[in-house]
Amino acid sequence: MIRPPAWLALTTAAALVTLTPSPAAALVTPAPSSPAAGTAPDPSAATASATPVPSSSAAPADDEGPEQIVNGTFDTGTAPWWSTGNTTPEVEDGRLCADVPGGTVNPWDVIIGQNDIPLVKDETYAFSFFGAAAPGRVAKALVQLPVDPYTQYLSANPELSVSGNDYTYTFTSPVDLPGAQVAFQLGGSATPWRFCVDNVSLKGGAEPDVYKPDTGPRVRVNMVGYLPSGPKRATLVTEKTEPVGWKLRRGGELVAEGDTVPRGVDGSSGQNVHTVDFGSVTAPGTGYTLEADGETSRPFDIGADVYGDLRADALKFYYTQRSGIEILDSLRPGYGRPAGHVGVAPNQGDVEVPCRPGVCDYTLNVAGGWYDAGDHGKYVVNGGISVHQLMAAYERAKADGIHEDGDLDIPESGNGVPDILDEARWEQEFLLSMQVPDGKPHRGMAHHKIHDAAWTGLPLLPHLDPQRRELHPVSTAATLNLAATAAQAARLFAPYDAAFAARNLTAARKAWAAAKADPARYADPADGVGGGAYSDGDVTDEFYWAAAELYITTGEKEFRDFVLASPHHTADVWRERGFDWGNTAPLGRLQLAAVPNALPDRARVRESVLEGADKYLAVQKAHPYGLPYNPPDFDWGSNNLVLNNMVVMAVAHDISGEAKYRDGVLEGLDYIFGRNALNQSYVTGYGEVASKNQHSRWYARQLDPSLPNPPRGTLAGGPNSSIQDPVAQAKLRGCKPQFCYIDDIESWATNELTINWNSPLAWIASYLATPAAPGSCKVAYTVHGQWPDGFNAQVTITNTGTTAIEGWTLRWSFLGGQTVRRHWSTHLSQDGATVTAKNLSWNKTLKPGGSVTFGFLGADAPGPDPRPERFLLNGTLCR
Ligand code: 9MR
Repeated sequence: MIRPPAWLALTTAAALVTLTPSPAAALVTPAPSSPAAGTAPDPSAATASATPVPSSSAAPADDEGPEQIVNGTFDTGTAPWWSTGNTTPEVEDGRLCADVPGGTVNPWDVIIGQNDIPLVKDETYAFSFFGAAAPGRVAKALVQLPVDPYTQYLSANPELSVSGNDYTYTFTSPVDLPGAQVAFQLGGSATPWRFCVDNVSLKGGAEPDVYKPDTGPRVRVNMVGYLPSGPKRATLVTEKTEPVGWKLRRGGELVAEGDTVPRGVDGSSGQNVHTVDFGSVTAPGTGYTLEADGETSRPFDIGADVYGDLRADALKFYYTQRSGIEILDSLRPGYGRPAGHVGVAPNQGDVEVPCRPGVCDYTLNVAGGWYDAGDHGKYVVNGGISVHQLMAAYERAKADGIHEDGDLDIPESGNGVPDILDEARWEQEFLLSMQVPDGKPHRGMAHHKIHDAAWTGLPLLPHLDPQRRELHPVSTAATLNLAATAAQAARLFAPYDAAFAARNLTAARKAWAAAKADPARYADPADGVGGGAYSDGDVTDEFYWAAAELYITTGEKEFRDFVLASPHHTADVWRERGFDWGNTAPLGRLQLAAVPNALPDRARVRESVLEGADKYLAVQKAHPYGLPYNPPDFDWGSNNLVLNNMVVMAVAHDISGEAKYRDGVLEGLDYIFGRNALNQSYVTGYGEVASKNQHSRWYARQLDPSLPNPPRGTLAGGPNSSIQDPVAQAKLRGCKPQFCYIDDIESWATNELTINWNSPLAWIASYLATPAAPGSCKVAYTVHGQWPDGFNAQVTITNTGTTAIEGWTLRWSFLGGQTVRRHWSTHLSQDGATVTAKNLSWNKTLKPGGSVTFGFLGADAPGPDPRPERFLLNGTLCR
């Protein structure tokens, strides 16, 4: 048996010293842990290092300043320390100890603190204490402004043990402040525990502790690996300016060698770098290493399946982000949790949500959907692009057989619908529920968002969130996101659930009309308390995207004319910074290019995607880390922008078949998986060193070891030059773009996870899972006759190769509702929108140069019936 320490046994015997809570304590609310939109970098932030070091090794500086803490040794009782009213500190064995009640929600719900501590601008302080917890747990130690906005000059998360440890942190004060606050925030635990602290000290004159990320070997590779047929490049960080030799080894054996190419100083990292090209090596294998300039890279593989699990992992992320449903541990071992926000206390639930005061007079049932990110908010604008990209990943490859029923281990697996569509529907149903009902003001528009009335702290599982939930005003942007995704859902769900498809189309038309009638109702950029603002002052791009989806689904003149007249239809929409939730014109353009439709200038639209991709290829070629994104400062969520630029390249590859575009996608992934200045992968579980502490209230292992890290396949937002959060500000001040990232759960500006960042990852991984190399075939699909509800089509397959094809299976997909009826010279079957044609015994041989023709009668559902464009013969692509 482990004996409790003496101080725990003494609890009841000890004399109780009750303190009057400081008035400031009652006021303590957090700095937002997910930020408001547009949050500017706080110019008053500190530079700090919060790495705990044993006090014994933290040698005091010569010019150590005076002690700033009054009675940090508790020799004279507990004054002037104060506490919140729910705990009663007492002196025990010369330490301050307190029973911390269970059942509180946020760290700041239980505090022991001291006020009136002067800080001098630019002075570096050492903050140290002894701390213990029974049972052990992570607490929060802060030096901060004692009033709103509670700017944190030091924020540390010491992992306290039963026997206790000494902790020392240093920080440099950015302000002159006569009365700062030292606070131990102890709340947020379901169960009670006991906290003890001693020797609390704050002294100036400390050595600034400069944060230096551990970047490992200077040879930077894609740690996950390289495809045998893809490009293979690496980056060497070195002082040298002349070429140096490199050696590629496997199991100690030399495989290839050559010289590096000096590339000068890279602006995105500030490093002098060279590149290595070992693309001539194609032999699959594990355990390759690359040596140059006396350094050896981390090991990597070359193999056709290095990304084999990525599609499923990136998509499985969404099930564990679901709101309104229990997450089954049997489906996601280690991630099971009760349903969040279904109206079970302490949740106030999303089943009957009122508006913010004065906004509306009704409640809506908006349960379900995905939580946006590490917070518990649900936002229509961001939900829109996320669910769109999942549906687009499916739509692109309907005939490829890579998205199947049962492939994501979700509750709906086995229902006959591809899992990716089931997952998308979970969100789409939520988006539909955000539409203002008939008979109410703004009917047909969508509420911009629903989230907590106030920010909550970390960790906090969804079902434990006690905050009031509120609907925020409607916006044109949200309404158009709904119109776009509902139009897309209408055609994709048509073969599986006609009623759901029809419901979506009705909602899309209604949303479109409502947005047209109220085209500039913008979300308030200041509406960022308790959730992000997601405001956008230009929604002409959302109009373009929605019109494009509505046109593809309906073929109607109104939407075609809108698309053709939109300035976004002909403008250069390919921003170097990439596209995202607030820049959606590229979504419209990509859809019009990729999904079959009868737009008169479609050839030009498709050509424009190649122009965009060429632009990103040029950026990538010039970048010594192979990044297809290189603005002078990196944006919030830069990794999703990098990936979205890769989406443009991938669609260009689909359109043209040109290998350079696919190579661009692959080289872009090298950056995501380790060929970068930090030498780390940004996807949890991928590569030897990978992000794992993404900002999240429920994958908060860094703050509570009983919770999990994010699931495998979770993308971190990535470097963000504006470093808005206190941890990034404390440690990354002055960072070159690639260095503006830290894998710390509190760094919400650089290290959050979100549904719209995993969606391009899932899209790209899906793209990689489909056949790339063109097969030796050509397909001609001709419609010979069309009547109101049917058509007559003929298909000719030609073998363009030099060997005979013995037995053939051809697959394609329809846009939505068409079905095949009678057929001849083949055996035809249909599953959803996908048709499979198989040879009969007499026409199974396709000689080189030979062809076979078959035909069928199809029934046409209402709406357009464009000719299919993607054909797979025996699993290879016919162009
Ligand atoms: O991803 C969003 C980014 O583009 C914005 O610049 C930023 C500030 O408005 O907000 C980001 O979105 C956050 C949202 O507001 C709240 N949930 C977490 C999101 C990711 O950090």
